[in-house]
Amino acid sequence: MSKKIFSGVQPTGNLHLGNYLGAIKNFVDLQKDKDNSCIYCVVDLHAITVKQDPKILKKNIRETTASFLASGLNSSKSIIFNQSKVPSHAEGSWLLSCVARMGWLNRMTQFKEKAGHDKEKASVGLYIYPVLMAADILLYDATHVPVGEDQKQHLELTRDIAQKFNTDFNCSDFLKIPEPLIQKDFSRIMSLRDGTKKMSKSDPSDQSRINITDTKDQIVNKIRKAKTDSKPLSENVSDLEGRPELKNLLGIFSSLQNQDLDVSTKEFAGKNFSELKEKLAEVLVEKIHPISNEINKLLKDYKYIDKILLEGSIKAEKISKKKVSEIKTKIGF
Ligand code: AQP
Repeated sequence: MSKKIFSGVQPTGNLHLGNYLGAIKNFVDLQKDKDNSCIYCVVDLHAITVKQDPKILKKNIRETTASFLASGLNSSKSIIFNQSKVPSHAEGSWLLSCVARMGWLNRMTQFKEKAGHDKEKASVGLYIYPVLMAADILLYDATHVPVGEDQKQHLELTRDIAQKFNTDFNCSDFLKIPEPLIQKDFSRIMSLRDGTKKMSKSDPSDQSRINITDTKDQIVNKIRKAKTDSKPLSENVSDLEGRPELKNLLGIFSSLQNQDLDVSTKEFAGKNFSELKEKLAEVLVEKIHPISNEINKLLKDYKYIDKILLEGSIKAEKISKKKVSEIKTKIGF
């Protein structure tokens, strides 16, 4: 069955291994299937839900685009653009925010995590971010959305909004109900310093993540220093429970090697962490370093990157403008 794919990444800093394995690697695999039509967005409107330095934001938009291209996305196969160039996203978001319910948004765990203890000081944008995400997806009639496990709840909200709109305006199947595409075993890459916390751009410790742009030495050092426990490596996947750091390192290894977690577990059964770390660092350097080289090459020609984004935004605007216009007709404008 042909799929309409939509997904996005925020230009909020260096992309890390979690973004790559949880999302971008999957984007590239989906692009390989000729039956799929894929749209990948640098979601810069989402980025400004927390304070951004204008100059750094501009640089990050180009860097995220370069990371897409360096990882294997191709603008002749997929639409690649940045959200702020396509006004339909903001317009669609407003229309859908009048359908979404406060109670639904109040349940979003990411808002609670990101707003922290002082919710009063969080931006209104951070609170309604999931509605903008729903507009991003629904304006393109996306059938499938590749995301990491952390975005599952937002995707459920997107489905609820679409269903409510279709019911309220008596137009069943008008907004398409999208399916999440979440990888089975490696959908949540964890911090290298704490296997119970998600690897994330906003973690103050750079040691907690492998950035796509890290040098070979940085990769090797970070893996060498990654937190472990004191037992020998497990014999079976079931023994990984309660050993989050081991599970994470084996998960990263398996994802990079495209092999099941139980195959990797067997490969290192009974060995020491140092052997796993050495092999993992080797594989990471082999897979990630070429991407970082390519990013650096692409960033030397920012006009090329801007051209890709402009061309992508023209294509995206054409599709999403039509859907916004249809939504407005349904509403009664
Ligand atoms: N640790 C992760 N494991 C697996 N997937 C992940 N993703 C993010 N972190 C992990 C997936 O990457 C895609 C793009 O994420 P994003 O940049 O739009 O937003 P995010 O989830 O907020 O990313 P970060 O790095 O965690 O940023 P901060 O620190 O600002 O919160 C999404 O599909 C996401 O699931």
